[in-house]
Amino acid sequence: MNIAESLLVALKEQGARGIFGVPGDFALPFFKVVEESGILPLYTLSHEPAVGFAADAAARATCGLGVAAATYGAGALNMVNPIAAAYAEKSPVVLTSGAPGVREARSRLLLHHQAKALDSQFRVFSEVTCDQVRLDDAARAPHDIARVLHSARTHSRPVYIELPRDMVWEPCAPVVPVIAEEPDPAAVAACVEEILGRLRKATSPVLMVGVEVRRYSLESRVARLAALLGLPVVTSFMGRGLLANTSAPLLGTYMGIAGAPEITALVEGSDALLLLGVLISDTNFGVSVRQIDYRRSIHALDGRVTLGHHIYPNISLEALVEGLLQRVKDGIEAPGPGRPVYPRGLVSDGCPVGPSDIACAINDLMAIAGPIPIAVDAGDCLFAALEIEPTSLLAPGYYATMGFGVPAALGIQATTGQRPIVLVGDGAFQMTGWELGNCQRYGWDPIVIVFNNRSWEMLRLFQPESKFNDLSDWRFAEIASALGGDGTRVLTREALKSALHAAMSRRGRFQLIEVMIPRGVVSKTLQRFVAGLTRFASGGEAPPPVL
Ligand code: TPW
Ligand code: MG
Repeated sequence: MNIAESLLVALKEQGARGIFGVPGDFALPFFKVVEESGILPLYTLSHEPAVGFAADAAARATCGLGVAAATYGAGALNMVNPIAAAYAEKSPVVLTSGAPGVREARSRLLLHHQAKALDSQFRVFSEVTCDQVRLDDAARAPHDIARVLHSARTHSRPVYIELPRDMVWEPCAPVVPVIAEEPDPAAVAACVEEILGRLRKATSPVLMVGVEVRRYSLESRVARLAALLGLPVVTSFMGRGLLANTSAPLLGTYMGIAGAPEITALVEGSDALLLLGVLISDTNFGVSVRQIDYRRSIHALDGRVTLGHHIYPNISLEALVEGLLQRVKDGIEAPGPGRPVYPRGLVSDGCPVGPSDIACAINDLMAIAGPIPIAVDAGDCLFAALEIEPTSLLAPGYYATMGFGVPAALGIQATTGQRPIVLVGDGAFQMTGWELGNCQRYGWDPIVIVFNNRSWEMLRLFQPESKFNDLSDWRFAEIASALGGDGTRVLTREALKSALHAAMSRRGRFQLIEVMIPRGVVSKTLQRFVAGLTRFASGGEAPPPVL
């Protein structure tokens, strides 16, 4: 094998199911090996930000590695934002970049695509990846590849691999995977005892699950743990969609002031809040970070467990969950609380559509068709998504980058074969919507719902006086057929319902439903968020950041 083949085989063995990319001259040799070896399928898209988002979504959807491939400089540097998003939201994306050959790098000339120094790109990505390597030594390459892929898996964060173009065909030994180090069983046992002791003494224990539970494929085990412990379960905002396909006693999603008041009261009133894999961020915690008593919470994140002032530094989430399960497996399954009710039964009439109507229509659809994976962008559609029954949901819920939704759907369909629904605002669609033109080559047929309010509406909520939030009417439905899909513009609830049914029955081409939403009409969840903010503002609190 050559270096590129060794890398591809290792990626496949570590759970990658495809490579997303845009080539360039420094990356052409690598792309050639990808195509000709057939080790992993290659999906080329139009612009690198979409490549990064698709690879991120592939990692999230498959609980494996996502792979993004770019050329040096002009290509890879376009991916700083998606890789930063993957870093922030703990998605294990492997970014491979072509680079000037080892021999040409020795010339003193400036090379095209070189930003500053030859290693500037390496240093840029060092900031937003958890491990990096430049494969300029064929003897060391197997060991280096094993190390970075292991880092990506254990930290569940992106890594950067730079492959100089003249190294691609260098002969190379196969990659031997790194064996994960097991945490100290005595430490796990002590931690488990301390947690169970706290939960037993508590009067209102609550379990909150976050993204790490999915990243480390622990959903069914955590669901079982919750049932055995009889703990009510909520998800964090980022963790929305987790445990959706399990029988866990799931109450809903905690969103602080923006969320359902019963859930907010339950979480904030808990005297033993067990946070499994939850990123503590302002969006996850809907501006009420201060309302949670961290001295009484138990927090497992980033391979560490923190209970008040105690820290167990080396306990992976997997080891903790396994330890807890072992200890309580003979317990009695307590009946969980009933699941909450989500809006259903959209009235089929001539009224204009609001964002919450779209959530309701999707609930109606899933009641007939079963759960459908959903990819969401930043904007009010993200808040509306919280009104949809729990189902597999991929969203930039914390880092909140626009442009994620459409490429994420491509990543889901390419690597899982499932047909997703996309929820995206008109502003975000302007960023990456064109990528739908790539569906025809691969037979992807996502259903894309554009929330077209001709506006950066979320921003308007925070600064109503600014005219720059007015966008013009782009008539997105009309571009669908030119891109190889079908489009309809929808003005009423009746039309929305029939457009969704028609889209479900048409297979093989992407379906674009452009829903016209009057400016100023936002989802119920966003309304609550804004109302909560106003209350906060009158109490003199600092406003939260805008998504
Ligand atoms: C890559 C900042 C957050 S929300 C928003 C902007 C510009 C407006 C979104 O408009 P859209 O949705 O998509 O029409 P809606 O419901 O508000 O009308 N650049 C990036 N990411 C973010 N988050 C911003 C800017 C922003
Ligand atoms: Mg908009």
